[in-house]
Amino acid sequence: MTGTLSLKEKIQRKKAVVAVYGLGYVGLPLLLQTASKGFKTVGVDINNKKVLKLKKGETEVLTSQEKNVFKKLIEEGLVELTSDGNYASDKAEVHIICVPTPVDEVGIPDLKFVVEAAETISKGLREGEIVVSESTSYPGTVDYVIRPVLEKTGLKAGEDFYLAFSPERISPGDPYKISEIPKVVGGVNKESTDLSALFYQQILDAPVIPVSDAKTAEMTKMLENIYRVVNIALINELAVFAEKLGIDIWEVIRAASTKPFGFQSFHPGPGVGGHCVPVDPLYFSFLVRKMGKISHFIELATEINNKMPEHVVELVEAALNSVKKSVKGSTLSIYGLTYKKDVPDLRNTPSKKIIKFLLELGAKIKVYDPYVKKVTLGNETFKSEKNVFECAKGSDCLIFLTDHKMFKSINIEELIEKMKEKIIVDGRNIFDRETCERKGIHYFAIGKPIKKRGRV
Ligand code: SAJ
Repeated sequence: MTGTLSLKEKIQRKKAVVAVYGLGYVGLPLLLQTASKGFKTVGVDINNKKVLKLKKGETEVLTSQEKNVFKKLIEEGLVELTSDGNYASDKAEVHIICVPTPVDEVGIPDLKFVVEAAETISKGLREGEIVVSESTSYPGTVDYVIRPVLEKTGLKAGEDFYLAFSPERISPGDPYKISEIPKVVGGVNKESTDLSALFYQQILDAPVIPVSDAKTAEMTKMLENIYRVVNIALINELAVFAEKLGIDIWEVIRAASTKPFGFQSFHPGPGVGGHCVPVDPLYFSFLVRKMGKISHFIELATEINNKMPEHVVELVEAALNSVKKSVKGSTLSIYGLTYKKDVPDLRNTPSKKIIKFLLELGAKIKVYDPYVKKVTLGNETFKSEKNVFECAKGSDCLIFLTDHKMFKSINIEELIEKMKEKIIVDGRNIFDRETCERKGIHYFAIGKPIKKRGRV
């Protein structure tokens, strides 16, 4: 194969120009990592506003320290940012697709961004180059969606250019650096796997794990996130049962976690948000349905997780009823809008569903989230209150949906002084029942006994 050696050498000498298509939670950290290891990297995003902001170092995805490195790399010319994909595909030899793979409102995968990225790459694709997709999708996407688009150039994958899949494993808010996370990679043939693995070895400190082919790499990602969505659904279902059985599931999880093997703890919550865990498994269940089968675990887990927002509303109703009030006409204060603690991201956040349900029941809503200035539901926008106390003023019930670190250190006595009724509904085990009840607070929580309920 002509060009392999030169591209291989270029990668070894970090002389190969890299293009990253899609500058979100996945693409931006990858761009930063690639350039900080010495590769000239062109970052492409179709959203020109985002590109202009990035050129000024403005982004919520990077930490302030990472932003300083990012700005320096731009000044040194190692990072170039553009909304012109054709320019990037022409300039680069290693093309990494990091665009979103959403589903529509009925859970059908939407690969339009992946296809657009592949079409852009094909315009500048030359013999001996590498294309790797990191965009999560069902097994076969590389082989039957991306490959045909790229081969319209007349170049053959695995022979004239290299094609592989390598799942992204970014976990927003969790303390893992991209360079420390092992990387799985599988190509349409061994050469594609080896060359892509060589590239990742150059930019990462963690091990690179080659697998047999692209669909094995795609399936690896599916397993990782199906595993999460099913286990979160399991603990959500047990949490609801525990409430009725007068058992504190949080104590049960702590006790079960003492088992040094064969158990990984998951925790109940108001629902499963983010752009990955609730979405990626739907790609697999879609593929299974195309096979004329049903992936029962994924369908059931999705159903259970999607019911948790309604369960929170049931807890709020029970809490208000305990002081002979109803949701209608009550002022309810929502603490935490983002899908996950200490991450400024509202994508698929259960908080939005819960607010919608409470509005439909006639509640007046106040919101507070340290990471979010406002949240829009349909044609209504809720601005985040100035602070936790403002949000509690005149409230009948405080509802905690995201366990932001700062909520753990709230002075609860000061908070409840401002309230009309002293009720807390705790979706994330932020508070302790005994402490709350000693202060005269009616305390209801996901996964904790509903007081004064007889045996089931
Ligand atoms: N959640 C629970 N209970 C749990 C764990 C999570 O209710 O025990 C909820 C969270 O509050 C959140 C949602 O599930 O709303 C997803 O949380 P997450 O941390 O599992 O998901 P992401 O999207 O922030 O990050 C995940 C990665 N998370 C971890 O590995 C810990 C991983 O699944 C993927 O690498 C990444 O998404 C991805 O890109 O797929």
